[in-house]
Amino acid sequence: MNDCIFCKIAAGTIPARKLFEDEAILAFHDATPQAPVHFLLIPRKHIPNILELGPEDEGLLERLLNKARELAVEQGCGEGGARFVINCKADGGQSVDHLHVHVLGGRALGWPPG
Ligand code: DGP
Repeated sequence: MNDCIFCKIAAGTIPARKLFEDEAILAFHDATPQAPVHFLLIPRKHIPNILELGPEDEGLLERLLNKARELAVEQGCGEGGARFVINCKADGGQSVDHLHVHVLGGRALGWPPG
């Protein structure tokens, strides 16, 4: 999608502090971190949100979550743990309409969300 900021990060036309990339997914630090560790994982393919995954995307969520888990450990969250979040549409607090997984850690996080 032309005006999607995460598509631009995936294409390399907007810079990001990348942690990982392969042919299908990308991980990079969040621009406005809410915890000492806060990074995002996205598919390269423009999928607006988790509700719009289709049968052709089988395996993609597993791939995102497995990499999220691996990177969380690499980023030092193995002992303390982390939060793995997918916001979806207005009620879910999604602000960028390109499917992404947040990983937050490095401090104790409150629950429930406001
Ligand atoms: P959400 O509210 O779930 O849609 O989260 C979107 C996140 O994306 C938010 O934590 C801030 C982050 N973000 C927005 N624009 C950029 C950007 O240009 N670069 C990076 N690295 N992160 C961004």
